[in-house]
Amino acid sequence: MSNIESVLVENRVFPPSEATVKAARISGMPAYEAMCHEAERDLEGFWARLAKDNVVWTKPFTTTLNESNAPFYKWFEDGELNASANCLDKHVGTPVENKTAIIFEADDGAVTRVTYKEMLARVGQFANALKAQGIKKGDRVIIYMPMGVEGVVAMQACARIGATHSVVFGGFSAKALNERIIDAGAVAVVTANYQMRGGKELPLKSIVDEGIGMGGCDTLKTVLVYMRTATACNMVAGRDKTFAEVLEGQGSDCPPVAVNAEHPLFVLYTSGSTGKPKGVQHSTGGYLLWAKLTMDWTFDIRPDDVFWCTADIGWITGHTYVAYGPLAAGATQVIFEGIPTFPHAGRFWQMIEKHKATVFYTAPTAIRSLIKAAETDEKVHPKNWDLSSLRILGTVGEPINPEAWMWYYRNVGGERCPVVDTFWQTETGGHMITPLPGATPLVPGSCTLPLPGIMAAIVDETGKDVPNGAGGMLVVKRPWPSMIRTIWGDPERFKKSYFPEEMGGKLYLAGDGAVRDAKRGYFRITGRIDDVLNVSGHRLGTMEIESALVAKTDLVAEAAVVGRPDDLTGEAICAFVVLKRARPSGEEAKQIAADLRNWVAKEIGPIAKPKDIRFGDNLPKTRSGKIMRRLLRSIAKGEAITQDVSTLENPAILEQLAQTN
Ligand code: 6R9
Repeated sequence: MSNIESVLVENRVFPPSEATVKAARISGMPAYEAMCHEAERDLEGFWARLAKDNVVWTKPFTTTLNESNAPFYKWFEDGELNASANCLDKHVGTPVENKTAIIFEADDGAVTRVTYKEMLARVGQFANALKAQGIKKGDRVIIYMPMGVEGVVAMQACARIGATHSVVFGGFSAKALNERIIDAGAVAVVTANYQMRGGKELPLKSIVDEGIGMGGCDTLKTVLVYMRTATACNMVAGRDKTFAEVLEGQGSDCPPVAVNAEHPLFVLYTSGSTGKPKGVQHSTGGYLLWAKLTMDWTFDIRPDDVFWCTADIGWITGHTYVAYGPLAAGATQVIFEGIPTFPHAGRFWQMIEKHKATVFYTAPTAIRSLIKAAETDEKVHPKNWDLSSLRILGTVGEPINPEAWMWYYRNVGGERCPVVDTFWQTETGGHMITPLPGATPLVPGSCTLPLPGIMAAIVDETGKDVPNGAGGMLVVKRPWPSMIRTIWGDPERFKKSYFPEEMGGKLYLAGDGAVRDAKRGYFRITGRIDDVLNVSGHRLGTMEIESALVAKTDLVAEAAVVGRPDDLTGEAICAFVVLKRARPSGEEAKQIAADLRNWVAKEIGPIAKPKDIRFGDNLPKTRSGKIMRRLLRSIAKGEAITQDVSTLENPAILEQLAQTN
């Protein structure tokens, strides 16, 4: 791999094959451009048309967009619908009815299938059980569940009766759970006794007990427990009931409750750059519309597809592309309970072969770790499995470095499958900037162009557009249906975080830096704005340096770069590096660090040379795979860790990285 190829100045372009273009729903760039123009000419007309064609309304809307109280935008505000009916009832009497909705593969490899008809019955029965507990429209229900059919059923059942769900990822701590129950004012928690991950039985219910035990959960009345395993758990009389108990005697017929388009379908907590997590509130109508449409556009979903999104329902990706989108699109989807490395790091590839997955959607961090595994152990390399069923690959969650992109494209997609690098956020509800598989020429490491109707742009601090080639802040200039409506209980924070006055109060600020290339106007996300470093007056994306480090493919498996204050240069670059060999120490570590500095100097320029390089066996990551850079920043500064580390997959790594000075 030459230097030119491996830095983020990408010259490789992969246009879709003629056959792919021909077969695609959005077929070729002119078709994409025509849709963009339609949206530019008449934004409301564009969205109104799509909302009528793609959503089943029990009461049709007459207003498309109400901007009178911006940035508290309202979409389809006098329309009524039910999200669950749009995912399930809609298919009754169509060929989808008897189709498999979910192929569930448990941690131990056992497979169960659920048809659309069965899903409808299960959701109806669970919805009736919720009602029997006194849960009603407008109530908030916390869902703290393992990956599986039951979690999706619980979400859909809440939607069915108009209760607002708030899913808390099963890796969050008791304290995090306690804060969310209180903030949401939840009346119920739906959980499981245990969850199975990597062959281990991990507790959930005892964490719920501990969380509630921390106090303040005055609104909470009921805890419903799915017995995932045979191991008993503590049950509090009067408050806790098993699924079996509450489902007993409940019929499967539960009429969906029509709600207003703006009714909060869910609140999902996400970390802000500082302070307490924000409860991102989403609507029903606009959200559902975009979940369905992006399935059609980005994944070009067809009746015979087997869609597999590896995200947990605890994250936004698991909401839009597990719990709602695939069902609204009438697709068959795989849901996986376990982890990619159990019982071996070829599990994903094995499952693609086994279930003949056609569309596979995962995170760059997973790809990078599986590259590392495949390079150390031939037996788990994707080449050992038949992946010929695949036709589209996707990534989400962080920028993907071109090296990982190429590996994914070659070794998983057989150079046949477009890789859609989808940029979006909890707040955006669904994809924002992404290639279309049958239209957009792909450039590794670039999420390419905004979807039709998404008015993404790059601006400076004053909100003024910057020219292509110049970096700036990613914004969205016009509202879109699936956007965040507010921060639950904190409208002021919503305004301040996303529609800052300094920029005119009307631009949605994503919080990411981005740059468009001069040639195509393609977007490249350079990372969170708070991750941009200023070294001696030069702006450097941490991602840029990481990408350069990872481009040393013979040596580096993964790298994370943070800034730390430096008297001389303003900020100094600190790199945390995982090698493809054992963690070095002493003289060897010094030598490798020197080599890497020179490598980065060659890849980007001497200014980008990391001042510190530390080696670890791993990086501190959340259980969803995001590198926790704020912890690395503390370590880089030599500070004690005072932050909440409850979402950390591997807390022991902190000590190791702190020691490696
Ligand atoms: C969907 C999701 C959002 C942040 C976002 C950005 C990063 C997501 C990306 C990407 C570059 C992509 N991000 N997708 N960066 N390329 N394709 O991940 O939501 O958990 O809220 O994270 O993730 O920094 O601002 P969320």
